[in-house]
Amino acid sequence: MGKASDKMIPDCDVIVVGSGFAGIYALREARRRGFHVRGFEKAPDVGGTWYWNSYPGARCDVASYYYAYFFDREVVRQWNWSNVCAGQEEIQRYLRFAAEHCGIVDLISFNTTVRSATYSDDTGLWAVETLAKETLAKETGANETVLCRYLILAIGALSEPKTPDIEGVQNFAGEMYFTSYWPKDKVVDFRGKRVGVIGTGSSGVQVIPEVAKVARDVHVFQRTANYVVPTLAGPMNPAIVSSLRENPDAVRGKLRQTYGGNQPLNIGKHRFHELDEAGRLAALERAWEGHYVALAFWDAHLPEANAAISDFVRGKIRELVRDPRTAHRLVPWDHPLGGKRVCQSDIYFQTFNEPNVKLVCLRETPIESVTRDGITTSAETIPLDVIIYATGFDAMSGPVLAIDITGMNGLSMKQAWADGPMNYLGTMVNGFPNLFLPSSAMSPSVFSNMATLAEQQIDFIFDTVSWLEERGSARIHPRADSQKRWREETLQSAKRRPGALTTKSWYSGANVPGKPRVFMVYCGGFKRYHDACSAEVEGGFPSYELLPPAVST
Ligand code: NA7
Repeated sequence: MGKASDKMIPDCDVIVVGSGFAGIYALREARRRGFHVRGFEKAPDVGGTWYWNSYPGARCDVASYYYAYFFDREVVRQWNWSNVCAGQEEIQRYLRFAAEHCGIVDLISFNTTVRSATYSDDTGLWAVETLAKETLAKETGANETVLCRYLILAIGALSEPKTPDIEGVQNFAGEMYFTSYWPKDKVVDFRGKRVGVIGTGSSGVQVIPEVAKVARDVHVFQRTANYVVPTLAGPMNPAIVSSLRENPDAVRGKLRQTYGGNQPLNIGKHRFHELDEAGRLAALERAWEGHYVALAFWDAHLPEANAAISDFVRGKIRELVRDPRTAHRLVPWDHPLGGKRVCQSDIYFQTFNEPNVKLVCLRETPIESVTRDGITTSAETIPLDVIIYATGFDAMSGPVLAIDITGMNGLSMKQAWADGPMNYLGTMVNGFPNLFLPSSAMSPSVFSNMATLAEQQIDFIFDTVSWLEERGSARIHPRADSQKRWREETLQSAKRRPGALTTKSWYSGANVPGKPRVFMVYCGGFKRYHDACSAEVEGGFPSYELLPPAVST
């Protein structure tokens, strides 16, 4: 039990941890609905994932038209995006603007990490233990323990960097950077330097061309070749912008009726089987030029359509990269398009035509260790001045497990999730009453537009809270059988998505050694997910257990 578990009066109704898309909206909703709310954020500013991932080239791969809030007419009307795919700095500025517009910035204690959250069976309250930045280094202990009735961990799906599982990382004497934790207090200067980049996921694919423009040389350490397709980037279409501004509520409603919480700007008009060989090739070429190759066919999700698109992109890589040996190594052969996150760039493959860029294929020559002066592979020692780790995240369940969470009867989240995350509708866990986990595992999450998801999940959470309040401040958690059913449904939904269960990816925890393998993204689509959440609200939460008010309160 937490230190303050015997105190019976809460310090506030709601605590929101994190201030990205979900956290900002949660703070706004809590206050709008009349709750006394506090926020905690480990960064010095709002933005969440978009605050930390400020490496050169960081950019969103969802179109700005829809990667945005729609809950507030003025936020929609006053903000002008500069590009269809906004960069990191612009998105963080947008989130700051939205937070200021909603008047919630003063509710947040910045530079404050939440270390633990402990539920009291006696009082029904959560004790949230925080550590402010000044005390972080010394590990002197918590400087505040705050009691609340509802706890919302809006801490993101990709916010817990994966510790690089590489021998000797700390031995390197040169400069070392992580894309997930890029320095804010200096401009990193690569001019004239020998740079190594480890990792070729979305972050690596974005940072590598930027570094290659100025560095003396760049060694790209690639373990798995990835699909990289043309970006959506370009000027905003004023007609779309004004149509969104006309009726943001309608846009919000429509997005929730789609598969991905998003409106694709372009999609192939024909079904795969309607076309002959020549027709398919023409459709693929059109889609490549039009920057929507992953959706080249109306039914691009069919395995045979997906296989054709995958082959087509492989062919494009061979065309774009001049050296055939390098091209061959850059071709993804072990998974279909979509098995891992599809990366976007218009300059990534072309970068390998530059004389200062060299690909190191780790499947042929694995890294043996990082040394004081560089990286040693099984074939050579490469001297480096700088190493950039673009090695990814302990995704979805990682951020939750990084906080020491204890629920009913002293059960820890680590125990509850020993075999991988279990929850119902991606938001609540059996045995952890009134704890909400937006953006975590088992929601449409990273297969959907996270901005749409943030609004939908926070609305669902506050519909749950309001329902409880109407019944005299009881406590709620999903039944064990409900979350078992939901995990099974998530697994079944993944079976219908090409490559989902056959690819080693962070979607299933395969990127973190020792992490239980559970597919963590609900693939049934946003609409079905939203409908399932609405059915709970409308039906009086039939899949949950309502606990009586705690004895002491
Ligand atoms: P990702 O997509 O997880 O990419 C991480 C990359 O780092 C990937 O290429 C990994 O290879 C590689 N990696 C990880 N560990 C190692 C070791 N030990 N040795 C060599 N290479 C390694 O993370 P990102 O940050 O790029 O993108 C995450 C999401 O953020 C992205 O999807 C967007 O939604 C935003 P692997 O594929 O595991 O063989």
